[in-house]
Amino acid sequence: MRGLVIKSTGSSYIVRLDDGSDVECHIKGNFRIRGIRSTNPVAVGDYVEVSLTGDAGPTAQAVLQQSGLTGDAGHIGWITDVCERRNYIIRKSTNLSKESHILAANIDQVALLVTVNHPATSTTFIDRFLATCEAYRVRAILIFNKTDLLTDEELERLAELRALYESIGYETMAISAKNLTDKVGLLRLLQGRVTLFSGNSGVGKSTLLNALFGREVTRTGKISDVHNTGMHTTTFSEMYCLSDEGGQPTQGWLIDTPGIKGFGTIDFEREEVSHYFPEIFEASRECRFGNCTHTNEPGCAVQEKLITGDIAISRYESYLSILNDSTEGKYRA
Ligand SMILES: Nc1nc2c(ncn2[C@@H]2O[C@H](COP(=O)(O)OP(=O)(O)OP(=O)(O)O)[C@@H](O)[C@H]2O)c(=O)[nH]1
Ligand SMILES: [Mg+2]
Ligand SMILES: [Zn+2]
Repeated sequence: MRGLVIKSTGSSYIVRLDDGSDVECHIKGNFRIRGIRSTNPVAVGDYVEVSLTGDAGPTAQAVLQQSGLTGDAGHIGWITDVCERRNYIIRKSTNLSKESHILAANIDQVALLVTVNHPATSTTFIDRFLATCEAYRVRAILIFNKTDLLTDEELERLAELRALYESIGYETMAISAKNLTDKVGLLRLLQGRVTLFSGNSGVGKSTLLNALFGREVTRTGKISDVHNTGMHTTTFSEMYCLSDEGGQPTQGWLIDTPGIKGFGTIDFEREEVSHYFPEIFEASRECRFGNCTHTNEPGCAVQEKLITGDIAISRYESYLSILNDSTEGKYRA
């Protein structure tokens, strides 16, 4: 029978069957998804085929209970196949690592949570994430969180960043998950869609989810005073159904994921990297050479726009960082 993977611990999965019951599952054999080399063959958001093996033992019961899952969570089973994915978001743990990890499958949009401070999200991280969303054709929204904590100077920085990303075509918003004023507006954006929440540890993904649900569906952590970073509180990916929450007749799923540090993009060809930076791609039409890498070629329109300020240095630096990875990757291979 068919089901939706709503939680992944890496070794076991919780699958919601079409009849609404939850089953703890393991993977049968060592099947791999065609063409993708990743550390997790099955990801949250995947539709899978399940064969039930019997009643859940005490361990499986405990896992289900811990996850707050109710229903007829009395069964255990095997995942025997993964249905074809509509899309997915994948990253490498480090820029040059060979192992890639699928963050989630079959998603409608990514809500990338970023913070100007407490902790500070780097533009390289944002741009690498956005480039991956472009590559996999998943819409991305930038949510700047923790506005309540920012100094005037940091608020200015926030405004600059929002202006930058909006000028490229990304939707942005600024919120305080601790004191959510436009919950209805946010819910409207999430309604009827599967949304992957991602970002560095400590930016407030789980806090925002709880605020949207109006109760604690997922645990939140603290920010380390010493490092000004999160403590990696969320350790498993899990998706939560929005239906009928907060008095809204919404049908949608929110996926809470563990915070990530670096965002290694997966093997892009050198020539295609610029395709994933919309404003660089746009400018590149006017480059003298069709195969311009926008590094030091004569007649490069991207270089010109850098000088006039029409392309942001930070974006160009992110572009170069991915370009360098793909070059180094080639040398290694
Ligand atoms: N002041 C303030 N604190 C916030 C806000 N959002 C989150 N926090 C705090 O930031 C800390 C980390 O929040 P989490 O929701 O656990 O962060 P996370 O992104 O889920 O982190 P990981 O699970 O480690 O990836 C907690 O102490 C939250 O209370 C906000 O808008 N304002
Ligand atoms: Mg969390
Ligand atoms: Zn060029």
